[in-house]
Amino acid sequence: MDKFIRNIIVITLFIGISYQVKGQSGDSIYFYTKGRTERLSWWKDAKYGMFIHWGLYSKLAGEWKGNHIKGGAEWIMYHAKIPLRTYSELAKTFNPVDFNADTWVKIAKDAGMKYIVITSKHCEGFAMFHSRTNSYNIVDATPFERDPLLELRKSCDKFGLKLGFYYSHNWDWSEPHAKGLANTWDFPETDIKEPQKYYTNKSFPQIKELVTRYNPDIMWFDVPSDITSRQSFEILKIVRRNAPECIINDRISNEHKKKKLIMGDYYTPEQYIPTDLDMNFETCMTLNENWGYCYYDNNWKDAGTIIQNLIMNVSAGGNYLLNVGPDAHGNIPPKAVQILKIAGNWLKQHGEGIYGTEKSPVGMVFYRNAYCTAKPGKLFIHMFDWPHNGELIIGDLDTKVDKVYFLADKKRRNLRYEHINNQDLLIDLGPAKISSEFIDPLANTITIEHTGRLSDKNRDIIIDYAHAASFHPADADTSGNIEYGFNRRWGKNRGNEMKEWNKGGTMTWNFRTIRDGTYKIELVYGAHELSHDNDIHIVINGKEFKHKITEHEGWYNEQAVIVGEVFLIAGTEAILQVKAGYSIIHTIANFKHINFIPVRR
Ligand code: FHN
Repeated sequence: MDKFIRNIIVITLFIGISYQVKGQSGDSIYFYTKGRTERLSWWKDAKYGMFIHWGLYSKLAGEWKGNHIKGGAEWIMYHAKIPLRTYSELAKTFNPVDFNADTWVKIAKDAGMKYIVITSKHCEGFAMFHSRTNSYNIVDATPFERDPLLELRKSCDKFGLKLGFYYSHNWDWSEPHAKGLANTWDFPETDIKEPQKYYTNKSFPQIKELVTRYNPDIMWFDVPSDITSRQSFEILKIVRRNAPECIINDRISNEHKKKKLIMGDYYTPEQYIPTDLDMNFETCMTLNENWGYCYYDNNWKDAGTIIQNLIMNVSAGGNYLLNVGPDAHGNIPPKAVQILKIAGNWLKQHGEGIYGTEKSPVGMVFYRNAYCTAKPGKLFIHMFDWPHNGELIIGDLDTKVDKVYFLADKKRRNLRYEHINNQDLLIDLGPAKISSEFIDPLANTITIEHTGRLSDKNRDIIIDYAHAASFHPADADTSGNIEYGFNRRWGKNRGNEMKEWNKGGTMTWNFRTIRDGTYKIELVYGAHELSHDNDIHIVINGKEFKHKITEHEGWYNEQAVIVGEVFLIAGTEAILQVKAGYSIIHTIANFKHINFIPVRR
């Protein structure tokens, strides 16, 4: 345990702040602030929140001097290196007269969102609340003269939503002593930087204002890059002492990078959905490509994508914080409102399978377009498409099934189901009449009522001739020269990516076949010039298929090639391996996944 943590424990015990310091099973001692489980209770049930990025940047809307500024509309001051004396002039004409807190809260409520997190101060340094610490704020520096955060607090209380504040505690482009990705065009790096002055004179007192005057339910800190553990701990004490019920995210400190929850109550993946996190998490995402309002960004996610992202997050045990960027008049973009409303209508029908549920107890529902959530005695299987022969199969269901029906069917008419063996369930979805009444284009949910507890055995991947199944690196055991990671680049190329794969680097999946079937084996990968002539080996129960890379449409331009067929016998435990042939290049291909496509029984 490092010296700082040891000292903190001593200080903490001395100050008498009642921290329970619980040892995790075998892990080093973490800080668990007293009451974390109780504090997170409403948040664990809520599942879905609205993120709002609103500031002076909303007035520029992604454009500066006639140029579209890339890299995030809320970053425009930084990317366009706008001098503070020029940028701060925006405040004089920032007057969002259309802003109505009730309207925003009703949009969130109608979308099925249970909480809102809004930027109280983003990296630009401008406070969107009436700060007595610093006059660079919406009440003192603009003709608007109203406090939107106070109005949102009252509206959230009125309509029963929780309210949290985003605060950039470490970066501040209006401050000479703030570090991190700093404003070096007004305050050159050669200047003496004393970060503690920024914390003492702005960050700490503003955080105290927020937690003592607005009663936030969440403090959502961001970009902790240069903050020290001691400074993070100071902020932790400010929040804990003044608002012990207030939830804090992991970006209060640099624990975010280590995926360890020490001072923060939950982990915050950004723009991607984790599949293997065993901790409280909330995935935050933009609805288009920008957090802040950007008038020319029309790359909106559709309602189906929103619902599928929500389902995947909840099935993995997390929450989904979806962002809107209101404009300088105080309006949430109409397109965003429309998308959220469609997704909200789906939740009105299917919310029982989302709110208050637990992560999937049956692992990944064996093919990748169905995800499971659970409540005591109930499993909810959310299907993104419709099984081609109308059969839904759930593997490893070692419990007594009492009833199966469409969640959207208020009459709860039973669907026909049978146990294929003592652990796998086959549900006949159609073409029964009731099925046609409930086919929803966004997603369809089957409820399985069961008695008894599902064993928490380590679930294999299972396949059946009823469905195509895909094998993903995230679910594989890897060995040799292989590293699979997440590509953090912005834009369409974000996503899972091979970082190294050569000289026999191997992915291995164990899986089980429920019923006999023949499958086409489809390899999906990206390749570039250097991939040419390299071999990928696929081995299924010892039978090898070799694929030579001849086409290379680009690292991110996935191609799908059928490399062969295989017959698999029911009930057999099988092994699939995908290996890189010998190659001198670092990564022979950007492997995405391998599909088993049923050919016939
Ligand atoms: O740089 C910020 C960005 O503007 C936005 O606020 C996101 C939201 O999570 N956080 C940072 C990027 O990780």
